[in-house]
Amino acid sequence: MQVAEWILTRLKEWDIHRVYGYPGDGINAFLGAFARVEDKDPFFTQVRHEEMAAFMACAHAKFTGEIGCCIATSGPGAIHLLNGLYDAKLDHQPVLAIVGQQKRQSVGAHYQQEIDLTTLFKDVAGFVSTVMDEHSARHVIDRAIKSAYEEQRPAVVIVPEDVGEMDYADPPREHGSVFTSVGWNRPHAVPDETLLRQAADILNAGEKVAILIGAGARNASREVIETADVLGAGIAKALLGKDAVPDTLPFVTGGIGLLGTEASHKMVMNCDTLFMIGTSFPYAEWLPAEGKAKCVEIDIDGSLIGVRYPNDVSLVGDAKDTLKALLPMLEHKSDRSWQEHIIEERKIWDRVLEDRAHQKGDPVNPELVFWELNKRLPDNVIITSDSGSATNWYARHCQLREGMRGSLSGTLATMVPGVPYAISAKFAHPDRPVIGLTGDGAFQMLGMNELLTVKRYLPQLTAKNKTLVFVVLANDDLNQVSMEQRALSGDPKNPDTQTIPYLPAAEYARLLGFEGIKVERPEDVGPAWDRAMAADLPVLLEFRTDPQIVALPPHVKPTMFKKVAKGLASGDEDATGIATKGFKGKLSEVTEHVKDKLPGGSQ
Ligand SMILES: Cc1ncc(C[n+]2csc(CCOP(=O)(O)OP(=O)(O)O)c2C)c(N)n1
Ligand SMILES: [Mg+2]
Repeated sequence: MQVAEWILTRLKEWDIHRVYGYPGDGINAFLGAFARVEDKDPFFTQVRHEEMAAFMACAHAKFTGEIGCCIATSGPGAIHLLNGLYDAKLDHQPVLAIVGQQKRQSVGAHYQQEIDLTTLFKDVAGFVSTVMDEHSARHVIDRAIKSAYEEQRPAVVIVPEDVGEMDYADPPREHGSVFTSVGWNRPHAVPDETLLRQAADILNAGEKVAILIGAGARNASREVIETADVLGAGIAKALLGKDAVPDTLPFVTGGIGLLGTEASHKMVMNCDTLFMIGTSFPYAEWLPAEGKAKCVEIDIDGSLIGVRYPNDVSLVGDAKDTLKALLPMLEHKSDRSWQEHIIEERKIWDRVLEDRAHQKGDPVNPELVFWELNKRLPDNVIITSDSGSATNWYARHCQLREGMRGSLSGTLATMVPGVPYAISAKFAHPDRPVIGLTGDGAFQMLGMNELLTVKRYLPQLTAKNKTLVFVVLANDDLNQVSMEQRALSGDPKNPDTQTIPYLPAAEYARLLGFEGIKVERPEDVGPAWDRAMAADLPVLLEFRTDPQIVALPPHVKPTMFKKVAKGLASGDEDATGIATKGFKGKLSEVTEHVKDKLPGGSQ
């Protein structure tokens, strides 16, 4: 058996059954081996671009908790993987990338497609190593996978072309050989009792406790909810922690920061005690001013604890284990007024969302698209979002119920993963409905190509559940950046950089044999979603959305306001529209707050 085939059988022993990739002669030995392995397991899943293979491997890890795997040829193929691998690195996902290399005899010869792969991958991956000969495949593969799991980061295995084709042999029983095995498991991790006691004292003394969670809290959903109940707290969620606790709970205030909710903002800014669990939410300006709140934080990674808000107690540990140990030390707060206030703010926010979704758009208000989606989210859905204006609407309008999953490129915030994440989610969970949300820019960048992958694997993808829906927000604009230009730089939108060509996305989907629905009128938004959810083929919903309806932050700082005003006043083509629509959007916050206080006010 050749080394390449042996490696594939080893992957199977590690429970890796799918490898996303793209061929090239640098991995010839693997291409042959994929045909020979028993039951085609692991299965080579052909994508359209190596970057997509890496995104899909990352998404596999996100949606299963298992390592994701991708393969690419030497040189250009390896380089293409990088963005997806960085996405995995920054969101702490275990991914194994196997890459080809020139024959050993030519490495260093400035040979065609020869790249210094070790140096190339050294920043993105923890473990990077080359399989030197037929004896070293075993330990390189085993250590790569163990390292990826342990460090929650990509690991890269480089296989020179000639080594992949050698006959595999276990290491000889001699000095200098090692004999590795399959297997890794996560240990329990709990801080010591003295620290837990200090943390409990702070949390018990707090009168207004705000909990902020991230992806690190996902395995501790029940414990986080119990903690909030005991402490009479509310729960705000950083984006990657969106699916860690359901939005159906009244004291869950939703997202935080620019794309967060007013309810979260008020809770976090007015709390006297902040309890952060498994989050590295980056924007310190959306956290209380230093010294304003006491702070307890749990994070499994000691290098990332206390790096956003100065902590009083740092609990390095697993969120579930640590909360389980902490909960018996927490005292049930008898005064529930703080939590009741949070619940009220959340109710008001839900009404603001509804108001904003029903403002007139030209032609379609993007918030309406997401508001109508939210009403129809099927049980167990997996939602993926791209980076762009869709991120805001996904963050705010998609209120996830128990069992639902959602993810995106949280930390790298790269464009493109919306589509490949959705495909990967469907491969990993073919029994679940999947919805991928993306902008027209990201769809044109690479997303649209990957629909060919859907076409190719359609029977596998939709055998157990038919629902696979892609949404394109067709606003002819790189809208998120157009807004950032205004808000952060005080510049008007520059059409030369921001306006993008129109792509008839629904028509394109129909060309591939899918259902493509173009929606240009607000009254068609809900029915289009109904059709998509009932369809028995993949659906692409192309919404012609209004680029002038922008995501208003829960709190507009005076500096930001000044910059936007300056940008709009400098000849911005969307000035009047943005100003009126933005004003109306902000106004709904005010009106929803006073409604209850007026005679006959709504609830
Ligand atoms: C690879 C990459 N390039 C550029 C950016 C900067 N960027 C962030 S959002 C965005 C606009 C996305 O446009 P589109 O996909 O059309 O979504 P929209 O905001 O218009 O809804 C850009 C250019 C990025 N995040 N990633
Ligand atoms: Mg766009």
